[in-house]
Amino acid sequence: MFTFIHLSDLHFGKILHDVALVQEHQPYWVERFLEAMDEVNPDAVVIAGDVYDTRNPDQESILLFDYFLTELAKRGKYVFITPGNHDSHVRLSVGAKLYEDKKIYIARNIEKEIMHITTTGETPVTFWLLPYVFRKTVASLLEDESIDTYDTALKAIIDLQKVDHTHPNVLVAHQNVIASAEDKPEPSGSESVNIGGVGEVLASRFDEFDYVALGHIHNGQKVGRETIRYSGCPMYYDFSEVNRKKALTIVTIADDGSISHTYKDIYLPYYLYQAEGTFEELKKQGPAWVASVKAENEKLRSAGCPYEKLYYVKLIVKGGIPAGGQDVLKHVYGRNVLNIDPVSGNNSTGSSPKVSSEVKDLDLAEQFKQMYQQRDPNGRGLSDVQQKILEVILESQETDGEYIDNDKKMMSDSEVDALLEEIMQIVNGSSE
Ligand SMILES: [Mn+2]
Repeated sequence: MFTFIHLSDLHFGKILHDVALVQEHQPYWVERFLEAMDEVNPDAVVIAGDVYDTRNPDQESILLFDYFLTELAKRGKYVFITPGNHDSHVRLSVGAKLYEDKKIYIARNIEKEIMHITTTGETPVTFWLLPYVFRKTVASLLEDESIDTYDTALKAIIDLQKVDHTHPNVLVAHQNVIASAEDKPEPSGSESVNIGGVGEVLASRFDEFDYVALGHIHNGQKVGRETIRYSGCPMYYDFSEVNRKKALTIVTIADDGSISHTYKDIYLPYYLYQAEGTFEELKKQGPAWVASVKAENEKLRSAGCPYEKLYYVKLIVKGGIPAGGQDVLKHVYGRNVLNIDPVSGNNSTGSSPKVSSEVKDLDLAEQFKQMYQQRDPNGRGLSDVQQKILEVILESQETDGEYIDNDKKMMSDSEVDALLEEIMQIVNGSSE
C-alpha cells in the first residue's frame, strides 16, 4: 500500500481583501498541516503547483516555503512539487538537485522527457512531474508550430513519455482540465486565470496515468473519472468558496493497484461567513450570528480543542446603505468584516460589462484599456503608470504566453481580471 497527501494551490503570499495571509494565517495552516501529516503518516506529499501567489514572491512567503520544505524533509517522506502558472519555475526550484538526497523532487521547466521518480519500498509508484504547460513553450521545445492549443501542447508532451505500466503511475500537473465541452470543473472566484476556454485540456489525455493529482482550479473535485482530481486550495481564498468544505485529499494505492481517496479535516486559520439582506435585516441578524460563533468556540474549548474558529465576513447589502451604515455593520459583526458589498436595485455592481463587439478587433493593450474604462465607475481609465506596466506585462507574456493566449482575438472577463491583478500587484509592490 502507498499513501500520499494531494495538495495544490497553496498561494503563499495571497492577500484576501486586505489581509496578508502570509503574516499569520498561512503559517498557521502549515502547522496544522504538519500535525495532520504526522497523524496520517503518508509515504509522500504532492504539491500540484501554485506554491506561491506570484512569480516574484515576497520574503515572508519564501521563508514560509523554506520552513515548510525543511519540516517535510525532517519527516523523511517523498515530496513531489511541480510549478503552477503563478510560480516562477526557476525561483521555485532553487537548490532542487540538492533536495533529491532528501527525497524532495521539484520540477523545473518542461523537457521532452519530464521528471519522473519511482519510489522504493513495498509498493513502488512512479510519480511524473509536469510543470504548467504553456502552449508556446511546448511549440518551441518541439519546434512544431502546428501546436496551436494548450490541448495539443499537452498531448504532444504526454505522447513523448514512456510510461511503464508494471507500477502504478501518478501524474502531478497544473492545468485547466475538462472532461468534455459539456462537463467542465466548477471554478472558484480565486483562480485569477483564464477559465473562459483558453488553456483547456482534455482529461482523456491522461489515460495512461492511474491517478492525476491536479492543481489550478481552487474547488476540490474530480474531472471525469474519480482518479483525475483537483485537491483545491487548502484554505479559503475567495468568498465564492464559502459553502465549500476544505479538507486534505488522502490518496491510497492498494497493492492490487486499485486507487481510492478519503478526506481529512484540518483546523483552518479562518472560516468564511457571508450574509445578504437589507441594511436593517443585516443589522438585526448580526448579534445572533456573533453569539452563535461564540457558542461554537465555547463548545470547542470545552471539548479540549486548542483552536478557536475565526470568521471573516462578507455582507451583501441590498437597497443601499445609510450614511455611516458601514461602520454600524462593522461594529455589529466585529472586526473581521472584510467586505461590505452594496447592491442597489438594477444598478448592480456584481456583474462586469460584456465585451462589446467593436472591442474584438483591437490589439490586447487597446482592448484592456477600453474594458478597464468601462469597468471603472468614474470612467477614468488607466493611469500613465498603469499603462506603462500593461505594456511591459504584455511584452513579457509574448515570450512565455502567460495569462492570455495571444492568438485569441478577444479577452475574456477573467483575463482582464488576471491582467488587472498583475498590474495592481506591481503598483502595490513598487511602494515596498
Ligand atoms: Mn492557483
